[in-house]
Amino acid sequence: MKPYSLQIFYVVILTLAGILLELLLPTLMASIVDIGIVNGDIPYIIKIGAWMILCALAAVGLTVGVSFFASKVAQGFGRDVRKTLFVHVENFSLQAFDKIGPASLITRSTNDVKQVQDVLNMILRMMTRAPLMLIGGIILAVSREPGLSVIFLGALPLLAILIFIISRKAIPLFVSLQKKTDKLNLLVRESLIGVRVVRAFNRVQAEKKRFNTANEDFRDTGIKVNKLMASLFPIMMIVMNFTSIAIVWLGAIRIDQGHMQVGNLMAFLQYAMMILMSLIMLSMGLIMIPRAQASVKRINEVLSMHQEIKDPDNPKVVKNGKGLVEFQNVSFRYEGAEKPVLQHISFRAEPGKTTAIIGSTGAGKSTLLKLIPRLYDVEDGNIRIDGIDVRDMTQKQIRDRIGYVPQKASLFSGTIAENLNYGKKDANEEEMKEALEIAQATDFVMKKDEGVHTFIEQAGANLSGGQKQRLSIARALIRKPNIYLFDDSFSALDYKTDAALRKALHAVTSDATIILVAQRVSTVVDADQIIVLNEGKIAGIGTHKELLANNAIYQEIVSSQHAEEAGA
Ligand code: DGT
Ligand code: MG
Repeated sequence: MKPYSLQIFYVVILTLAGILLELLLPTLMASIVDIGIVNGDIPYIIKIGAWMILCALAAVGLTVGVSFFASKVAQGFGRDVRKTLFVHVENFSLQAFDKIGPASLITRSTNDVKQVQDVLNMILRMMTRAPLMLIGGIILAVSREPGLSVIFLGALPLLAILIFIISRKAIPLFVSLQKKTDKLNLLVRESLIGVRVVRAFNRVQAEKKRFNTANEDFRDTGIKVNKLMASLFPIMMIVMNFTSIAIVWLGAIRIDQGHMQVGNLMAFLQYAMMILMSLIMLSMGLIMIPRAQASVKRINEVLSMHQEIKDPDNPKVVKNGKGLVEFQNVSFRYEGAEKPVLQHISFRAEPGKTTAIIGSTGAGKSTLLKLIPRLYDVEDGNIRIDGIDVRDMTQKQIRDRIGYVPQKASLFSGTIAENLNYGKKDANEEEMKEALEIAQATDFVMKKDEGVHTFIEQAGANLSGGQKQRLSIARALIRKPNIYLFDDSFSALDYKTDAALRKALHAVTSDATIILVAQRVSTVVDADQIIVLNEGKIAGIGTHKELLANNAIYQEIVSSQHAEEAGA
């Protein structure tokens, strides 16, 4: 809030000025009645009346000013928090990302921030106004008629108790409402992403039911909260109206006895209403604050997730490194998992050579690749690039040298060229063409009318699996990195394209270190070394020939695939 101190100061000053004017009105009115009407002094009535109109108009102007500055502060604050959250989430470790989950992260950075922003706006407008009005009202009312003020001794505690009871019920409901919003978002997100699967498996009805349950649950809680909040107002009105009755009654008796003037009673009544109204405003605010607090807690949860993967204070710089990757006794486990995914992995992947990793599904191949660009940090052992531990380099430095093709090709909405620019910011058309050529993507890209300027929809929805994969390969190639990581990147390609791609790759990546994960033996036969990964452990390293001769697991993989091909 610090950047907005000046605006907040304006809000307070304008509110104060507005309230002073409003508090003046009943006093002016009292003098119209007690002096003007009682003496039949028409000019006096007109003069004071004009002052009253002036005061009221000025108060309106000031309130508009308050709203203006309060909105500026609240909206600006919301923007700042969203920005901070976004940057933080982009940076924090994937372990933390997995823990909160994307659905909740989305709610937190939109809905929760909005919640806080709205309440902030309300606090600025009402919560500065209500206490000032309460104090001013009490001072003026008591100084005017101490005798009548005893009524407040009854009304104020009663109101306070009622507010307390209602807010105790409402606050937990607000908290659960926020959780239910999360759940709703999760469901919508999941079924939208999986809409094809939902249809194909005839799960539309089931999804509908799942969504309806959550939706109705949300509605029920929402109704409960609204009922409570709706009951607040009439209850307050009853208290206020009975207070008025008491004031008029007692006041009438005092006027009768000659202790009090009519104008005074009218002014007192208005001050009393101001006092009670400000108390109601205060209570509404006090109920809204816990609601925002629930959101604040959820936002802070994200902001306090520390960045587990940090750049070192004194990063070491590699000079003229070729991209030698070494694993030394590396072990790793995902947060919360009982068993390590990788255990005691040691190998060297040299520049100019291809290291292939093969193994059954779930063996930990993708995990192994993710450790190299430091998407996750090792639990034990270390990974070195050109002799330097990856944790001793800046993340930028490591990642700048790596071309990573993830197992699930993820593209962004934008043109093909824009997607390739993820790999290299200032890549020119020539470089793009070259990368597409090697990735065997030229054919389908050039067939499109707009070539590299063809628009790709969100997550590459208008491309086939193989096309996405090729573009994601081209995106890695265009960087011309020292180290290539291909995670099962050739699986969606037919044998012929697979072979053509590897041949083209070979020509341009002759100096680079290539680490590729593959399912097909045909993809790995030419590799300089093949690592057989089995349940997170290395079951053998060697060339195709060596492994075929002496590695039981490799033999099994080969023979099962031969059988498959023969069958086909
Ligand atoms: P694939 O792609 O089916 O051939 O299998 P791999 O070898 O690439 O397996 P990988 O490394 O994705 O997963 C190895 C194990 O780790 C598997 O049991 C699932 C688990 N795992 C993978 N990703 C995560 C994750 O983000 N969080 C947790 N808790 N576990 C994960
Ligand atoms: Mg994998």
